[in-house]
Amino acid sequence: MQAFKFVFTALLLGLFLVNTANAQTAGMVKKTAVTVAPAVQSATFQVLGNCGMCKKTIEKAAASAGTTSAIWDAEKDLLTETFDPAKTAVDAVQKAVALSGYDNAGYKAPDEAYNNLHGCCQYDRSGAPGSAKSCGMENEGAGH
Ligand SMILES: [Cu+2]
Repeated sequence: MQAFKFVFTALLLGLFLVNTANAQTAGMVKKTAVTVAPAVQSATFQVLGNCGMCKKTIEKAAASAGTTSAIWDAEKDLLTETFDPAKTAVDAVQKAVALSGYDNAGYKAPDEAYNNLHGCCQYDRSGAPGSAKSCGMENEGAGH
């Protein structure tokens, strides 16, 4: 009985897989059955920073480098971006973010850019993530 059950399950599973495969190709034009790379890619990397003001600067820098969307998480010090690889690349975004004053996984910010940041935004450059601070003047989420 155990063996029969197994075979039966395997058969059901097989049917299910075949059906799924059919469902996936049914809507496609026959010639494009090859998997196409998605037009939009996403990436997450570390960007050090402190507060809501940093968030705006970082996200603006990322946008200026051509991202489709960019969201910086102050708690985790992580920037998540989506982008069209034909328009920009992770490297270009990291460079732009560094030039705006923020050390990140790809580049260290020039000292001059860092020194130009608001006093409150001059984050700990030791590299320790997760040191979110409040500057007492932020309203995160506003302006969206
Ligand atoms: Cu800040």
